[in-house]
Amino acid sequence: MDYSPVTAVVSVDYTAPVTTMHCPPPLVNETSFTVYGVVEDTSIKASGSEFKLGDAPYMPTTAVAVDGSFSLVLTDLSEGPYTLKVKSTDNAGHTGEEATCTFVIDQTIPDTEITMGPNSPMKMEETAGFVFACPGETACFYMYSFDGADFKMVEEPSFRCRGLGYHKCVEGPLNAGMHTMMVYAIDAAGNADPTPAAYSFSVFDEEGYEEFAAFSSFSVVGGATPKSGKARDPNKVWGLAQEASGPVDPYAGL
Ligand SMILES: [Ca+2]
Ligand SMILES: [Ca+2]
Repeated sequence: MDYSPVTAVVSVDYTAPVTTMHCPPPLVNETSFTVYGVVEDTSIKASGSEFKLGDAPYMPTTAVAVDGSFSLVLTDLSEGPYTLKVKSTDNAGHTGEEATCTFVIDQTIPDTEITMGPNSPMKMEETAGFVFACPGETACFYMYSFDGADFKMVEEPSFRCRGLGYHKCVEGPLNAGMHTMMVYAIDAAGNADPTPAAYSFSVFDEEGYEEFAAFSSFSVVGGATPKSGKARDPNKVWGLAQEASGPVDPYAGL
């Protein structure tokens, strides 16, 4: 007979599982994607995690792995705001608090506007200031090309042009002649405007400016221009904002 004591290891689980999700970013431009999560508990139940999207019923996630990890796949969602909840139950029957993610699916391309630009004509030593906008979007960043250069991201505006709106400033002296600013917006979900807005203006040196002022019947045009450009004759030296034609690689220069 063996009278040595028998040792049984009994793990008693008094705690509810804690579920954590790696939430998608607040703004998403995809309609199908995977969300990953993890359950922490002393008695993880493989089939214990469920998710629900909005008011839909709870659905099982993938099986919870030994290390607590799981995932769920969201497919063919439409644009709009979403709330995703996941809850987990352990082998002892405890259900923990829901983990929640909120996000918005935005697949709408931003429409870039140049809401203000420099006077045309302007003197060559002046700073050409622009204000960009993307109406209807939460936030955008802007890629610009001045006089046909590669598109670059707008960085911190210069002090002289700081103000309301999203500014880009081009410091003088600029060459005499026509100059064009092109810009497209990328919204917070990552959607890029395929048709940049453009703004053309003319620059005179001191002498040319005086001649222009003496002989032209035009007055100097202020910068606030309609996006369409239809209100002004592109053959004149007016400031002109319009949509450029043709597709532009939205990620060129990124
Ligand atoms: Ca537990
Ligand atoms: Ca958008």
